[in-house]
Amino acid sequence: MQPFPNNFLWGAATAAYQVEGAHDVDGKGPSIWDIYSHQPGTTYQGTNGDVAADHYHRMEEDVALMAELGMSSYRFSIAWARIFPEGRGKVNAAGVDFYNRLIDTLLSYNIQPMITLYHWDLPQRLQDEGGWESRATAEAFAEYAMTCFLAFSDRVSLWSTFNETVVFIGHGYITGLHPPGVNSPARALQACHHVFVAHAKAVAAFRQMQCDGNIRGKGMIGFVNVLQPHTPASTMSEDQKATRIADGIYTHWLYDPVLKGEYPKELLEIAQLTLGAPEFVKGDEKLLKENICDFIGLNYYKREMVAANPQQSTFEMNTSGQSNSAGEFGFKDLFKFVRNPEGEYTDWDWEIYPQGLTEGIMQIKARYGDIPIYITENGLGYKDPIIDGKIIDDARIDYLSRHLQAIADAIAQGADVRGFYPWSFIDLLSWLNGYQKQYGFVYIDRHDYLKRKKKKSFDWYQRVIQSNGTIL
Ligand code: IFM
Repeated sequence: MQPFPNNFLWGAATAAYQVEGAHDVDGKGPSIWDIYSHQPGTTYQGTNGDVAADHYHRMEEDVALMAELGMSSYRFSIAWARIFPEGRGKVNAAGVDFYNRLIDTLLSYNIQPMITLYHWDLPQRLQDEGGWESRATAEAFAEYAMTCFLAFSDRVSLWSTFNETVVFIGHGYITGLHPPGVNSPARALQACHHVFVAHAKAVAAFRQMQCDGNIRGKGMIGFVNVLQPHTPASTMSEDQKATRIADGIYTHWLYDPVLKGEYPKELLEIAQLTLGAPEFVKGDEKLLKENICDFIGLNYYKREMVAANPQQSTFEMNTSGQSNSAGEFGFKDLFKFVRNPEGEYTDWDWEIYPQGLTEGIMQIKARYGDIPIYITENGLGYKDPIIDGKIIDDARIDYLSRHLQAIADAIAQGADVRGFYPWSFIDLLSWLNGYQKQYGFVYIDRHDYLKRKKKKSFDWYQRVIQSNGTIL
């Protein structure tokens, strides 16, 4: 049996703020990342996405490289502030035009676009009006989503609403390391709820437009989450329990609303009791219930080992200090992530554990049924060795090859995995880490006018695609 189906999509992924550059060109408005990264001390050596990979100006060259690589699909995100410089209201025609050209260029090479509507770059204007803590942002998102569906869905059939809620909400509202730099679990849960509301509204609009015939073709809409399986650090019952709590918070809280249309009941009760959040308005339950995803996108990089931790909360959901007695998810004895003494780790201390991808996919299938799955990100963040002018990224080849094998194992066990989008197509801005953390198949020489160079992994992935994954 061949490891991957014939129509399997061989892709790669990027995100607007990380590749496009041209941050203030052709009418684009500022996003929260444009503003935040310009504040001293927020990012590694003050790096920002003003230029990034300059993909906005070099799009044709980049897509030609994608075609040379043999990609059958490309996952990218739209910069909301390029379409609506102020978040809503007047559309910026030049922004729409850029994505029209990108989509048309991809299609001219038979590369199927997969669009993410939100990869963290909220228009600053909406942040000034309350950001995700304001319900009005969910309304604005629905308007933005509908505008994109109308403009592009005659040629685009794969859509996802959001990328990695756990990261932009977790860092935006709990650790405070991402914009808007807040430290409040209650505010995090409210903002997160509005993201789910925004998602459901966009899905409802997508389906309505399909019914009305405004969207041509079949079209599927989904959500992209971090897939982070948890393993107990020991066989002790405390660690097992801690692992169930971690699953509840990192997985069930973030997947259930978009795949089951409801929150995990027990956790929700505890959160509302201890933090007073999230608050719902009438109709929210129905909205979530009626608008679950067509597919789920999984971004897998690592698993976490979990141990009990009576003192400290990882997700900081118990900072109210109030006690509660609402069942086994009592936030008073939360958990901590611990290092696996036998583990293999990246330079950024992420455990390399390919088997976790198989395990995670199978956990998703067990909880949510036969939902179509795309692996929307997976890759090695690494400082690539340059030897005699060549980028010899053997470690990346090894990483991706083992993770592809893990996907093949999940498919053999019955999972409906339909595509693979390694992160990333090209080296790009790694948010707080600047440009030092490289992920791409294509290197960018930042000392030579952003010249593109193919890495060793480029040739390897090309062969993988040509063989439909039989050579890994
Ligand atoms: O760069 C990020 C991306 O934006 C979201 N997923 C993880 C990547 C690597 O850290």
